[in-house]
Amino acid sequence: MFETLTDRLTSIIKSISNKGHLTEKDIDATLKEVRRALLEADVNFKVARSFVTSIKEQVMDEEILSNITAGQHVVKVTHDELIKTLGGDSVELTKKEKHNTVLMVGLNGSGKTTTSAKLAKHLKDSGQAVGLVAADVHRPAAIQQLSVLADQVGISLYEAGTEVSAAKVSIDGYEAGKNRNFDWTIIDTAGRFQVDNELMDELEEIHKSINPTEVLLVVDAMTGQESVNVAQDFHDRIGLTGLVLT
Ligand SMILES: Nc1nc2c(ncn2[C@@H]2O[C@H](COP(=O)(O)OP(=O)(O)OP(=O)(O)O)[C@@H](O)[C@H]2O)c(=O)[nH]1
Ligand SMILES: [Mg+2]
Repeated sequence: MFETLTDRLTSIIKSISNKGHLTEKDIDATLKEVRRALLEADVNFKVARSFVTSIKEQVMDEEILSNITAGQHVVKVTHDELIKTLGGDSVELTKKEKHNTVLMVGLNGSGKTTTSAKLAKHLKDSGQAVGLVAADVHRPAAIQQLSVLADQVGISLYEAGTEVSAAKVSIDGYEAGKNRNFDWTIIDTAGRFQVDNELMDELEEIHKSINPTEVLLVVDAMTGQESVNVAQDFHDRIGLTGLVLT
């Protein structure tokens, strides 16, 4: 999705980059194209609107437009605005002094298990002690999947099969991690729809029993606008601290 948007924006911007002496009409035509590219990439219409409005405000200056490098100026403003919109700063995970937990939640197949292993590797590579917990007790294959991934990245896995509750595996896994002095315990949970009350209750129970440092919602980036509703519903039930787009 990002590649398509990048290609579209690049070609729109290219057509203006070498121009000087721009008119308001040129700017409007270009920004209309930019807005369309954003909307077609499923960017929220409010975000698309404020994006182009902000660019226009910054370039609609007679001195700028009459300059022979006007096109390049528009390119720079668009570039800066993109960075601002997408978030220029990287944010680290919140970390308590000891025994942190990350609860991975989300819809079915959004990438929770894969991201759990990736995150574990990332934290391990930065010199921290990490453990994984298999709290998807609804599918035996889910535990097996996490076990294979944990082996691949050299992380120890706590699992207790599928006969125990997800909350019990989570708390036992957390305690096991604490005993081994892990900085991080990452808990992989089962996929669930936010309208599935039984599974959402289970998630609340897990949340209550471990009071996680971070609760990350894993979302398939192709979900588009609907991910906002998903995030809102999960947030209302358990309180999210972050979002991972896969
Ligand atoms: N292209 C791509 N595929 C991914 C990414 N993350 C996960 N996948 C794939 O998406 C599929 C589902 O990933 P899982 O990690 O099993 O997703 P999950 O949320 O744990 O799924 P459930 O436990 O069944 O709810 C797998 O085939 C992964 O290889 C990603 O960032 N990019
Ligand atoms: Mg999974």
